[in-house]
Amino acid sequence: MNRRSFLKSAGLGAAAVAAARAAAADRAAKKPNVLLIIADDQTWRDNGCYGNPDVKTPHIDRLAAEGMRFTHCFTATAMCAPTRQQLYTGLFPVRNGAFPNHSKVYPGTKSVVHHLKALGYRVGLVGKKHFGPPDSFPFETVAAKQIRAFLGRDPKQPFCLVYCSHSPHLPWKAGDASAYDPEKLTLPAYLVDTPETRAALCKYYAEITDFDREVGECMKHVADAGVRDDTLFIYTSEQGAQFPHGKWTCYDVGLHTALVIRWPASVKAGSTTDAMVQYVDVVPTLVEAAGGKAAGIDTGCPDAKGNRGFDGKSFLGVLLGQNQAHRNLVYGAHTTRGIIAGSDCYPVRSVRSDRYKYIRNLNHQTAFHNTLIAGEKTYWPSWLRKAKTDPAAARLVGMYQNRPAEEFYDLQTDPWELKNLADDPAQADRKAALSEKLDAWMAQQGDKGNATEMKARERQGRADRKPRKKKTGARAERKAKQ
Ligand SMILES: [Ca+2]
Repeated sequence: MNRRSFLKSAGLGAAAVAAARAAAADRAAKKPNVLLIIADDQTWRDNGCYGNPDVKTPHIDRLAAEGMRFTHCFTATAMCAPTRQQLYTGLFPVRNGAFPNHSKVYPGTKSVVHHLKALGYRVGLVGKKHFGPPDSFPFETVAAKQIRAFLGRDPKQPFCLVYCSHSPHLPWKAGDASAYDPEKLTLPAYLVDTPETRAALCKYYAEITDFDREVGECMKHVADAGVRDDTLFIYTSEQGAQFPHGKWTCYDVGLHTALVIRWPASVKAGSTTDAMVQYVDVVPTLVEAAGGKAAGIDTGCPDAKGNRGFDGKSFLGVLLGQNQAHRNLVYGAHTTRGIIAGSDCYPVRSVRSDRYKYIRNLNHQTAFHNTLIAGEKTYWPSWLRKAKTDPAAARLVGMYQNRPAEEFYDLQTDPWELKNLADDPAQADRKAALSEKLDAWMAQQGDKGNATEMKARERQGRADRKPRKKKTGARAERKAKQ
């Protein structure tokens, strides 16, 4: 390259950098609004735009057509309180303290409320909370009928509104189940096909369609407020539904989550990304979209090495079409102790690349149980009946309750994680490499495995009480929905 062409290319490079800086400055000056709508216990693929052939979700599908759909987003925990608190803090569950269900983060931990308020936002929340202590999540409480007023309150101030639905969490009472024909449903391979399972799916799908109506209402509020173009409208499915292999596991049905982001001013409509992202990456992304610097933020909760920054990192570059990839690995941690009808100690940890998944069951000798398989009123007894004569059903029932110390799956050939390759010599190197990464992550989190699991009741604030009597049936369902 001669001097002249070098100068020319350097000039072009400088111009590109200047343009990128100007765009960033423009974004910072014009802070986007945020409306984040969160389902409750919706399996990631159970909507039209993620490929479920049966469930009707016209509004979510329209949102995907108008925004970017993430094919590889994950929560680190398949239950309500830890999922929400990692989403709001940008910190993984063991580190922030909210690793069992119905638990709270360590005092002093900051959340999206602090980080966006510091950038000039008003930050409100509608619906389900499942977090604490209040100082860590000082959201303005907004009622459903106040949404439009909250959005339009001060046009000069950007807003962040988190809308937390109670659907489609059990007991699946909302929506019209008769709109679904149980005979015509297509069942995924991790479910045992019985009339009871099909009836449960009809009720669950009906509640998803009812949740989709809420998505449509939120989309209309944003349009009516005249802020559609400058609002990051985010829909996410939270964690997997209350079926085996879903909620309360580290399988993909539990941890994988739908994520669609519409931001007409900056995100290409109808786009899809395969970049791997986690819930802990969302707050850093919002901070950077608002013109802040995620790297400099003190989360109020150090990791085991004394680092006080986020566990997550911004994927704004993915949203803007500048990056195709984000994370190499995503992590999972499940705490069974303290859930309704749960085993006394059954910690599960996982690490996943874009293709392979390694799971460690740290106290696998004991049987795994939870409210799903304790109740008489669920479809579970129909699975047990079928398992007596049907080997495939017996295998699904058995693998849910009794698991080996290690599991390893090739998600490309086995997306439902039904064929464990942990003892396959051909996978030994890959398994060892992921195992090492999992050890490093646990060390950074201060995660001691079984010993951490035994602190679950302390984190739930009920260490000095006797373990509660196991609840099953309708009472447990009502309790779990709170
Ligand atoms: Ca949930």
